[in-house]
Amino acid sequence: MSYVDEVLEIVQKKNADQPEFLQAVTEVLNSLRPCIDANEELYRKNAILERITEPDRQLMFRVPWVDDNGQVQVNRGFRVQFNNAIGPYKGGLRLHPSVNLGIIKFLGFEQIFKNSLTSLPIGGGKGGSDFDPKGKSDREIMAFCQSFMTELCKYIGADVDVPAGDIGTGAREIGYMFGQYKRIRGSFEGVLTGKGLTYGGSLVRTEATGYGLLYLTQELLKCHGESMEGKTVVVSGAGNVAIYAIQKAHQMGAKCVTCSDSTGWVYDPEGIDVELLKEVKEVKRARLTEYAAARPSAQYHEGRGVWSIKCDIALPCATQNELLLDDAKQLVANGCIAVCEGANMPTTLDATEYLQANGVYFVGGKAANAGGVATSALEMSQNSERLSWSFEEVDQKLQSIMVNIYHNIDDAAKRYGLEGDYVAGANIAGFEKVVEAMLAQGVC
Ligand code: NDP
Ligand code: 2IT
Repeated sequence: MSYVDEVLEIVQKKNADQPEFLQAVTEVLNSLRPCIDANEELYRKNAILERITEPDRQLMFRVPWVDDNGQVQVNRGFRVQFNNAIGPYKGGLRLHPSVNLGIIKFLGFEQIFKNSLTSLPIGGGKGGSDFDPKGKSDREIMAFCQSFMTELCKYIGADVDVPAGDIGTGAREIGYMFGQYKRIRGSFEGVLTGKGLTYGGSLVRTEATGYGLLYLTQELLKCHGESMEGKTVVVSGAGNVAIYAIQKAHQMGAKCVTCSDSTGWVYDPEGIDVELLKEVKEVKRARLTEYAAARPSAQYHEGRGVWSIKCDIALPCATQNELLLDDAKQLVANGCIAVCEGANMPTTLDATEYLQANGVYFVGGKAANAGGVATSALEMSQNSERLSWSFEEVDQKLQSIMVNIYHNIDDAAKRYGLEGDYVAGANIAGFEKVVEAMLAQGVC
């Protein structure tokens, strides 16, 4: 049996109850086959695949907090520190009722390769809680965040593990967590990224994932003789990634005609009004029905459906497994030329294969959404030198990081005779750097 198949079997046995983690590992290991086969003896002897699929440690803890009625509530907190071969653990904190250990492990595993691709010194980690921020008062959010950090602060630090935002965790939550870390540890340090600008945050971090997604998409199109100008784009999600992806796509001359949230979606043939969307989602924290109510050109639909709208480019920016095989078929039938993932693992394995087999340029999240964590690493650099860089400087660095990522994944795919397979290219390029560091550091 090949080394990849052997390890896949072990991972499946050990993690049978974690479908998202198994999905992520299966995608990565399968696409690494040519690279593993070329180094099989060395990697097998050093148990590289067994080590890279087993987190350094997995923390799970109780998060008790008091709601506005005086009732004590209990949530479960997680931090998975997956791999720190190339730098301190780095990755977001997801607050969503669906969160469980398997989901945090899938996200932490992806983060290893994504962070490696940024070319910056950051390892892979992820955390979060099954806490649902929806409908909570500001005081309840603060109570949860303080309790969460009271435990988490024992395991993180500016040179150890640096969490950030993800679904349900934005500037407000990072602020409350930073305050609690500082209070307990007595240390004002860059222990979190996505901080407010008055206390060590970086310009462009808010926009970075969405902007970075478009910088990469633009480079992909350019290298295939196309551009964003005049393209029709469908986007899912209506959160941090989706909003700034739409904004940058419009700045590049494209028109985004959809967005979605957890209850429904909007089709706006005139193009999504980003300022209105920001007001509804960032300020009022309301449903997309409010967007549609304020925008005569918009049609609101319950449920899911953005992939049914005819487009040139599709950008899934909400959550995992939101673009299924039937959606992929519809995109192909409608003439879509590119799918780039703003979210983590939004496309199922069969949908990805269908898109690739039908000539759609497909770039997975590890490469396409790396702009967020890359800018987090730039925030860490600014914190270390106790300086802050201008918007233009950070934005320029983000652009060149995303352009480099595209060329690195393209080159890695070509080196193994897989031209155009950007999924394999991203996994190989991300993996090679981490493995070199692991081998150099011995058995650990
Ligand atoms: P937000 O919480 O800001 O927004 C998430 C959006 O997706 C919301 O519109 C939300 O709907 C919708 N959504 C979430 N879960 C579901 C679900 N189960 N079904 C349908 N819709 C859902 O998160 P982000 O924009 O930060 O994150 C979006 C994706 O991007 C995630 O996969 C995340 O891991 C990934 N990502 C984020 C980065 C970042 O810097 N923030 C960096 C790289 C990747 P509603 O408004 O109803 O809550
Ligand atoms: O999935 C991701 O890359 C993020 N949520 C951002 C992580 C970070 O540390 O900025």
